[in-house]
Amino acid sequence: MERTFCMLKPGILQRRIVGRIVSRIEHKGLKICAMKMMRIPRAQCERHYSEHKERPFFKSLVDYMTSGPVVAMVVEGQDAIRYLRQLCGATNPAEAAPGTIRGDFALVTQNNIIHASDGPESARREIELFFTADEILEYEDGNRSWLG
Ligand code: FUP
Repeated sequence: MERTFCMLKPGILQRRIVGRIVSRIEHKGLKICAMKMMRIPRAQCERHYSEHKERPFFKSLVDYMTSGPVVAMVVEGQDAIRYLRQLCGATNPAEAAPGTIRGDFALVTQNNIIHASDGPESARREIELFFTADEILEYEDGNRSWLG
């Protein structure tokens, strides 16, 4: 079992599409272990995207990411990191295949509406940055034997 960090970015609440996106994650068979709505404090957002701090888009990315509430999640499942990245599609929505979340709901790279960790190390780091241990719930998953 693998855990990954997922975040629905600003705009998803205003556009009333939270349910439709969460539903894709559920339909895939991934398990949601933690979920909260929040506004990301600027310093936390800068840490989250620290790998991009020298890039020209860093300031506008942080401005956007702190401009409205987000939905942060911990998602669990076999190969959860890879599957969630597949559900999201390419970073640039112009390259994201139709049927992916970014392919279906986003037009421009900066507002590509969903974040998903890109590997085990970033998943660990990002989960820790957004959730305390007691916010991540352990519960019996009666569907697991049907999902593999
Ligand atoms: P991803 O792992 O798909 O979220 O992509 P990156 O880590 O490369 O980028 C993180 C975020 O930076 C993207 F979601 C959007 C933003 N970004 C830009 O605004 N412009 C760029 O050229 C690249 C990324």
